[in-house]
Amino acid sequence: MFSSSIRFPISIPLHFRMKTLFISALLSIAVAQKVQFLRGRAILFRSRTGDLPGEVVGVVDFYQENAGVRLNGSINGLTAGLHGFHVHDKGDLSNGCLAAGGHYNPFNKNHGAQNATIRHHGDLGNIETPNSGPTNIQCRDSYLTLNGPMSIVGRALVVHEKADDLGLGGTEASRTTGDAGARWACGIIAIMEEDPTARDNSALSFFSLSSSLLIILAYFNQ
Ligand SMILES: [Cu+2]
Ligand SMILES: [Zn+2]
Repeated sequence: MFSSSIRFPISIPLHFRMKTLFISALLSIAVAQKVQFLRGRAILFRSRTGDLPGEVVGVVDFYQENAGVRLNGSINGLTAGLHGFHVHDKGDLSNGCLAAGGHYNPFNKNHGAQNATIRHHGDLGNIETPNSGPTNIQCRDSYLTLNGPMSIVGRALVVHEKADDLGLGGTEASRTTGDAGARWACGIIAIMEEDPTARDNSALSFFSLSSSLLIILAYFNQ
């Protein structure tokens, strides 16, 4: 359709305008839901063969940093020495922590040390228990993140009975699990704190997106 009067040359049909409004509303919602997690926590429970885990044995906090995650925690009741320490695939603590599946391994790599070039995402090496007192956990890991598609939130943190041999044992068990033996304790990595400024920015982008859309619509509608 052509109009003889000089107006803006594009006429947008109503159904298209409605569609645009609908799509941008959906986009705004998607933007508004993009939160950033700053801190997670796993409460560790002592495993029980074939069952859900029992008493609380420790707590580990996960702090999101620019390049990775800082871990800080404490565990009671472990024997002195080294114990394998991993993020496992699933947040399921049943069946003696076995339901948590294998080490979190999104790129299908072999098992390795925390500082190795080939490792599972969830490979955190060993924690060391002193001859007396609790096991203190203080470390950083550049692979771990609380955010995005590779987030460890909702997965399981597992402590093993034996030492992780860091994939150097030369056996199949070593290449897949570090041969760290039974799962001594496990806990689900949960959300503790999100970034309030990320939320504010989302609200801001929602308003700017909506208002610019309204201005465009008003312009085409005149
Ligand atoms: Cu493990
Ligand atoms: Zn592993």
